[in-house]
Amino acid sequence: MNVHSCIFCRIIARSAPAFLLCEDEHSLAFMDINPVAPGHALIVSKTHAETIFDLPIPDLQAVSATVKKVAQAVNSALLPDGISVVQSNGRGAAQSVLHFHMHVVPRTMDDGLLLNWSLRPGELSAIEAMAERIRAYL
Ligand code: DGP
Repeated sequence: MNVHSCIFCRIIARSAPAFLLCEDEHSLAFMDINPVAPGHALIVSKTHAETIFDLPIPDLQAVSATVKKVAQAVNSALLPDGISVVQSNGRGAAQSVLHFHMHVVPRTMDDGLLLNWSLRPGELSAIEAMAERIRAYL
């Protein structure tokens, strides 16, 4: 993947158009061209990395700081009922552009977006076992 084949790299290089919002040294924010809700924005790393697994921590920190800035701006501009911050890695998570990015999605109570799930109590022993498995990698 290079600047010619990756659409987000091309937007970063200003060789493809986008409705830009803001940027810093390591991140760029612009509007999503397929918004799931009005005001849907994307924040991308300027470094080309496909997923969170490949992205250096300083780049992730820069993207996160820009996410907060954009989310605050979206909140002030649109006064939504809420905002979802979404980030997908890999085909199984329905990642369609293989360049690290985070979505800022303004939400309304009745938007019906399938980002939510109903709360059901988990089995504590199963949760604990999962914690143990994950901790082994931290
Ligand atoms: P995901 O499916 O999580 O990888 O999200 C990729 C998003 O990128 C999707 O919501 C649509 C958006 N997108 C794809 N191509 C372009 C583009 O050329 N310009 C802009 N602004 N957004 C794009």
